[in-house]
Parts: sequence; structure tokens; C-alpha cells
Amino acid sequence: MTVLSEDLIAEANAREIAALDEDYDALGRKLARGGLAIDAIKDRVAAFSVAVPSWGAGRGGTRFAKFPIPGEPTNIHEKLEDCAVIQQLSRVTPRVSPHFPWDKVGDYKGLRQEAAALGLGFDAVNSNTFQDQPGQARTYATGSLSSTVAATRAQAVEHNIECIEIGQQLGSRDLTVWVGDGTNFPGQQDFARSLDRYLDAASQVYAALPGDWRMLLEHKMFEPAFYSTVISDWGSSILAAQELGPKAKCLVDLGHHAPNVNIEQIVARLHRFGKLGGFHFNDSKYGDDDLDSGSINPHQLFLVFNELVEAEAHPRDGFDPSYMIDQSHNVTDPIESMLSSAEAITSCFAKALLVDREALHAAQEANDTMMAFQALRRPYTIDVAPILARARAEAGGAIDVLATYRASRWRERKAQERKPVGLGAGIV
Ligand code: LRH
Ligand code: MN
Repeated sequence: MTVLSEDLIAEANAREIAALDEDYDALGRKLARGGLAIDAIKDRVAAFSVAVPSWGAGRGGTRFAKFPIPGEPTNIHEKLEDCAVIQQLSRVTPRVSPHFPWDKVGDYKGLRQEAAALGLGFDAVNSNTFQDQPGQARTYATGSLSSTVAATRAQAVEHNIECIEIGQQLGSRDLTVWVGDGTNFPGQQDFARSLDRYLDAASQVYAALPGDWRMLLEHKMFEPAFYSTVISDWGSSILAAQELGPKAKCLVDLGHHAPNVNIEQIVARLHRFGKLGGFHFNDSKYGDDDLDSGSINPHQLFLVFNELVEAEAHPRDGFDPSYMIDQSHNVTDPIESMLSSAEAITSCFAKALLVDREALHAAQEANDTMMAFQALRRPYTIDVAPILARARAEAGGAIDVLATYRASRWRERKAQERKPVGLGAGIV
């Protein structure tokens, strides 16, 4: 079942195809001069995919405010509809990463079928021990998996195990565990003891993982804690993952690092030790701004994918990172932001495929600094949009995703159908 009329996409593409063919052929000739077959790159791009966050389908906000838009989704069913629009147009977002209890329903098998009917599957499930739910026995105000209160840790462990059980019904195979546990004052908690409590509780979650499942540990420098965070950086994350076992991997959320941290080197390090489990793609200028991927620092995103293409060529303990978007759409139509972000992410992957790795390695070995740099810079400057558009069109997607989305008047139509979302604050 498609959510947008296929005629609408076909008519829009018919207006664009001649220009696309011209651009694709011209780029093909340019790449051929460098010994690259454009169709081979296009086939790799066509096989690429990134998951979208259920919580990104609605407007996000900050602690100050959230500004809902008419027609935004109000529950997981409407969020899946909007994710199906993104997939139908982009053809690179076939999976949704859900968050519990935000996406809680009574029938998860039914939800899986509902998603499948929309052409969607489920990626990693996300637990939530950073908010208290109505009627919850123990508060997470002073921590969850690392809380000094054994009953609170047990409650957090139980919730993570419930997320695994839900994920099994949805066909997921990863549990993403981000805990906001930390402190706002020096002395508030002991760094070593809080980490040990976290490791003990996390090992109970680990023990509940089904055979083929992975636990993705997500580090974050700060927020909601503003003095220390239990899993604050890749170092704490990899040590915890090594302590927990082979099914524990590290998830890199691009926004969870201090400004100017060399994230691509962190990616290379995690891969080197077989602990690269996944990504939350977004962008930021200051803190965990959760801005659209590639909107502030597209070069960094390219350098991350350069490491990923290099890693895929030199797998360690199996190269299988989960690619997911994690953004907060505070001022745009969330569908447009995720279409634009999927394009930016896929574009960086495509540019990284254009790198002549033999020339790069030779220049590196020879300490030919300028030619090593140019081996990355030149592919970065190539406009790969014709490759992405051709891959999309061949898969039934739109050549111009934003124009076709706007022509569908989806948001206006949904504004007639869906109940308005109330004013509020916060991420969802
Ligand atoms: C924490 C985080 C985490 C999610 C949340 C919505 O900042 O990146 O991945 O659980 O955002
Ligand atoms: Mn995240």
C-alpha cells in the first residue's frame, strides 16, 4: 500500500527525467575519466539505507517551547504514515526506530503488520529511563541504571527487558540504551561507584538479550546532567561495552560531543576494536542541538562516511553498524527535514565511495600530505545528486523529493484529518 499517489510521483518525475539523464550522463563521463563506473556507485547507493526516528516525525522542541504544526502526527500510527511518505519519496528510509513508552500500543504484532503494509520495518528499539511515567513506582530524578536505589535500578532493568520483548515482536535486533544519569554538582555522586552500579544493572539487561541481538550504548557529554554524565564519552562507552560482552556495541550520536571533537577518529577507533554498533545522525553547532544532518557541518559527515567506507573494506568482528537519524525538528516540517537529511547522509556515503583509496593510501604511506588531502577533498566537491536521484527514480521514488512532497499537499490533507497537538515543551 502506498500513501502517496504513484501517478503524482510519475508525473513529477516525467518533468525532471530529461535533465536528470543529461546530468547523470555528464557525471558518468567525468567519473569514467577517473576510472569509476557511475552505475556501480549508483547500485551501492541504491542498497544504502538509514532508519528514521519515530520521535522525529512530530515537531520537536526545547525546554523553552515546542511549536506544533497542523497535521503533525499524534501517535505511532500517524507517525508510521509520515515515515511511509519519506520512504516512498526517498527510497532510503525503509525502517523506523521506535521509542518506548512514547510508541506504546496494545498489539505489537499488529503494529509490525501495519508498518509492513506501509513498506516499513523496525530498526533499533530505544528505552527511556530519562523521564518518569504516570504511576511509575520509582523516580529517575537521581538516576536510573546507575541509581543508588536498588529498586530504581531494578525498575530500569525491567523496562529495558520489556523493550527487548517488544522489539522481538516488531522484528528488531538492537536495543539502544541511552541514560541521562549524571550529576549537576561536584561531589553529588562518586564517579567509580556510579559507573559500577550502571555496569551491574546493564549486565542484567545484557543477560536478557536474545542470541542475535545487540545492545547499543549511546554516550553523551552532557544534558540533562550538567556537571558529569555516567556514560559521557566514547571512552566510557567502549570500556563499558568491553566489560559487558561481545553483544554490547557503541552508538555514536554526532551531537553528543564537544564542539570540534574529531568524531571521524572516534568512528575509526570504535571500529578498530570491533565495537562500532551504530549511529544517530544529526548536526550541531553548540550542544546536542539535534539539527538536520549535514546542515551545519556536511564535511564532518563526509569524513565520518569516509571512515565507514574504509572500515567496510577492512572489517573487524563484522562490520554492521545501524544507521539511524536522531533529530529534533523545531522549525521545519519534520517530513521535509528527514527527506533533506536522508539526502545529505546518502550524499556523503556516495562521495566517500568516489575516494580513490589506492591513491589515498599511497599518498599517506609516502607522506605526500597535499595529495592525501586532495584524495578526499576532490570527491567531496563532486555533486553526486544525479546518482542519488537516478537510484531513487529507478526504485519508484521521486527525482525532486521536496517539490513532489509539497505537490502532494500531504500536510494540508493531514491537518484536516488529525487532531491538533497541544502546546508544550521538550523533545516530543
Ligand atoms: C539523547 C538522545 C537519545 C534518545 C533521545 C531522544 O539526547 O540522543 O538517543 O533517546 O535523544
Ligand atoms: Mn541519540
